[in-house]
Amino acid sequence: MNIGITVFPTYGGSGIVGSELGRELADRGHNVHFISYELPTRICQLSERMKFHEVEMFTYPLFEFPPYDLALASKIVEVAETEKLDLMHMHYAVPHATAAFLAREIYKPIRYLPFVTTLHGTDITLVGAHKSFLPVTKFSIEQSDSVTSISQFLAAETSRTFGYEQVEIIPNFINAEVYYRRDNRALRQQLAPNGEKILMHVSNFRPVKRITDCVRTLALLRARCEQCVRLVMCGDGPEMEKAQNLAAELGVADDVFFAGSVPNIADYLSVADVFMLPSETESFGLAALEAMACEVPVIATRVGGLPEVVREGETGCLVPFGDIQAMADCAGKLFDNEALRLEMGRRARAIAIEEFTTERVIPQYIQLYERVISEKIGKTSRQSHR
Ligand code: GMT
Repeated sequence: MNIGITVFPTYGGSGIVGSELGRELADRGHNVHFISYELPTRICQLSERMKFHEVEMFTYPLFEFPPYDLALASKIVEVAETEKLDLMHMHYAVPHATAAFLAREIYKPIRYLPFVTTLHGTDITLVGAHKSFLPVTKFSIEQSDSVTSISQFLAAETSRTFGYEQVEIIPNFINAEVYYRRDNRALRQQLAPNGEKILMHVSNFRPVKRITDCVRTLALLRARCEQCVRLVMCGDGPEMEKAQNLAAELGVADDVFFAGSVPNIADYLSVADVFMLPSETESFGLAALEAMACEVPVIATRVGGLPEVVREGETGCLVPFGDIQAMADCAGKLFDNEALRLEMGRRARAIAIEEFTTERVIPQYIQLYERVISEKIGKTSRQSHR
């Protein structure tokens, strides 16, 4: 198939999922066309089967807010024609599903270009539900040829907020050959030179991630023992300074290492003892799944779709949102009991493989595309571009 994929290229888990899906599809012999304003961050190399089409923005003095969605729709129409696209897959509903709808309508006299919309999180819970977008988001979801969400939680939220029930759940995935625990003594030595345990967090440091709760948890752990744990924060984003200031205020600045946006996250996860995701809301928590695949037990808040990923007492702990004491108690228990920590890590990887591996999830997308194409275009009139 010839599949067009649109993601937000620079920021957030939906861009990672859409990019990695594209790579997996190309590996399985499909032609993938990324259509966006920038090359998605996780795509380092393009190929015959994986191309990038840049949405160029035309600026004009009248446009205080240049209409990206219109430029995106125009680009989709152009690529549909030049690359004979069979289907568009839009990640994050706002404004991508709307642009795909426009493109489909514009291109209809020539050919029907179906589109699948995958809902990721705040496109439903926050942005899409905001009154300035709600009618358009609802319309664009209803107009999608198929809608998927990455968790049961998000499907339920879509029903609650938009009254839309036909969401198919296809969970996020990991490639177990990329995400696995490797021996990396040099990095461990660098991050924890005195044999400290490593508590790790990975995110884009937005307020919703509550990264200051990681720092507060570290401070509670430090009260139990000096120099026995280091907090490693991977990523970058708006809350960084706040977390740095809090670490200084609580007297733990020397035990926190801000690693920045590291290119190979599996290398870092491989030296972590415990992973923390104290989010206020999280429709899936891809970072938790990546940690689990690297055999790291996860402490997460019992919010959104996180309980669909992290198993209480089996692969980590689920704690109430904002309950720093519960986070520190769980981390302390795992640091003290190596056998338990290792067993939870093994179990975490086993569940990641049993339920979320690419071998299991990518075929679900492929079957969905085939079904949509055959239902919407029809086998007889369908142009095959394989
Ligand atoms: O919804 C967001 O806040 C952004 C979104 C994104 O595009 O990065 O993140 C969501 O999608 C990820 C990939 O599917 C999920 O792992 C995250 O849990 C989800 N974030 C939230 O729900 C806050």
